[in-house]
Amino acid sequence: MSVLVGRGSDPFLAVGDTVVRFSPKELTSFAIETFGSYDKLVLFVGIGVVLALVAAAAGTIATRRLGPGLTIPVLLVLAAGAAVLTSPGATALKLVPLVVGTVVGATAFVVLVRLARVGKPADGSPTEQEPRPARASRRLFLAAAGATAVGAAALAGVGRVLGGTLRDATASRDGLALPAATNAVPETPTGAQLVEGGPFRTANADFYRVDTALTVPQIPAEGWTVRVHGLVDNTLELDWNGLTSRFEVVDREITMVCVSNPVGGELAGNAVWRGVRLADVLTEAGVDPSADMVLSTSVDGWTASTPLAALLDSDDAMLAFGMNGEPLPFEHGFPVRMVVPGLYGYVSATKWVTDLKVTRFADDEAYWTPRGYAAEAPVKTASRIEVPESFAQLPAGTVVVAGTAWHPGLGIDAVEVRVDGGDWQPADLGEVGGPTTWRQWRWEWAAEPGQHTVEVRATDADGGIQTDERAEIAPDGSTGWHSVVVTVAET
Ligand SMILES: Nc1nc2c(c(=O)[nH]1)N[C@H]1C(S)=C(S)[C@@H](COP(=O)(O)O)O[C@H]1N2
Ligand SMILES: [Mo]
Repeated sequence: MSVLVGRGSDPFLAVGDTVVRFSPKELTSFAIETFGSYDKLVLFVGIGVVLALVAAAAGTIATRRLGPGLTIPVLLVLAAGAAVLTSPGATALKLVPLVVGTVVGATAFVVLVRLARVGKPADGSPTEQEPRPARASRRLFLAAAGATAVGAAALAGVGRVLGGTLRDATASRDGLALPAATNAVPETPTGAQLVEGGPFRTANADFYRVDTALTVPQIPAEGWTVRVHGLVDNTLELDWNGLTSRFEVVDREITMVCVSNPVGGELAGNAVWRGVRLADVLTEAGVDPSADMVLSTSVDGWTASTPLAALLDSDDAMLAFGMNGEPLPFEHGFPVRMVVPGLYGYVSATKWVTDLKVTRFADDEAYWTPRGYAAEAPVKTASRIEVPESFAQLPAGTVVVAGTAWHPGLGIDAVEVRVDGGDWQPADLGEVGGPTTWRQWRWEWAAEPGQHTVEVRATDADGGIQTDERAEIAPDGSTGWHSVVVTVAET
């Protein structure tokens, strides 16, 4: 049903969206950290379980008294309707799937309740029923209930498949020829790779994913446009051809980091992005000197606030359409997203971007700002130990301690390791092509028997040493040294 009416009309998704939109930030960050990429699955299963329990309760009450039994479903439908109508881009038409679903569901509900009542005493009257018809009607009820469940599941399945086909941008992505870049980022130098198993460049399939989108937007490149407006001399409306032919296409290797990354965490990835410089696009539009921010909006209404200076003064900040030599994967923003080195993703990396408003921090606010996160958020210096893992049992002798460090604005100049609070020891650093990527490090430890704590800290290219002070993720990113505890065996 939602297939015909379009995005934002699926009541199930609208409820999910609303749960996400109105969840306290502690809950959404908890879900992202705890369930990672499965946070949405957990949300949907949660909604499904609640619905099933409520339906069972309503059915039980309704077999005795239809009126009170119907109150709960009616309240649920009203809540779902409110969720649909408060979703971004809501129109009355988007209520159609919910209304049709309600009529079909209500009919099935009433029929089932009638069937369940056969063989049950009417209110107050003593039972006169024979046991035989009661058993027959129970069988009939179970059959009808089963048929309803199967029918509902089949309808939902057909809807999903149809929706997938009608809204699918796979053909567009498969047929897309990435424009060539004017520069080439060299293959990963062997000297960049110091951690066994931890790739310097992250494969697209392994790249972390964080967003509030419950269904991945499907926008064919041919139907995509981005509007550049606000405090500019000329409003620009760029389509795929305009974007890729009017501006120089460049490749940049950039490490992206999520503000929700805990100390030692894995919500960071490094890729070669292909796109056009945001500085070129904004210069073409002509930016008013009173502006200090770009509010970028995705097709599903999510927004990010990026300091204008971080875009205008950057040779790397881009509107990207390529990721490691391929068109962007759908989950990573196809057809076009923003990528800005040195700023956390929530203030810079808008996927499925369709709107760039040049504005002021004083006048506009992004999605996460009223939810307890800072309006501006540069990536903080971080380093992590990837080998050995915490609680590893190791043989005595030479142990390789290695990992990754980043400050993808300035770059990393030094990494140091210490054991059991002893002196800091300099680690070897991997080669990097520039300051916009993370950097691997490696240190050989003459490990002696016993239990040990190994800690790491990094120094950025300005000489700033990573702080050991622990900070929570909200409002602008965690800090603190990563450590692992290992046991070295007696020889
Ligand atoms: N449209 C949209 N873009 C978004 C987000 C989002 O919720 N919606 N999340 C941002 C956040 S918090 C991060 S860390 C990066 C993650 O990008 P990735 O999923 O490609 O790794 O995307 C950013 N872009
Ligand atoms: Mo993020």
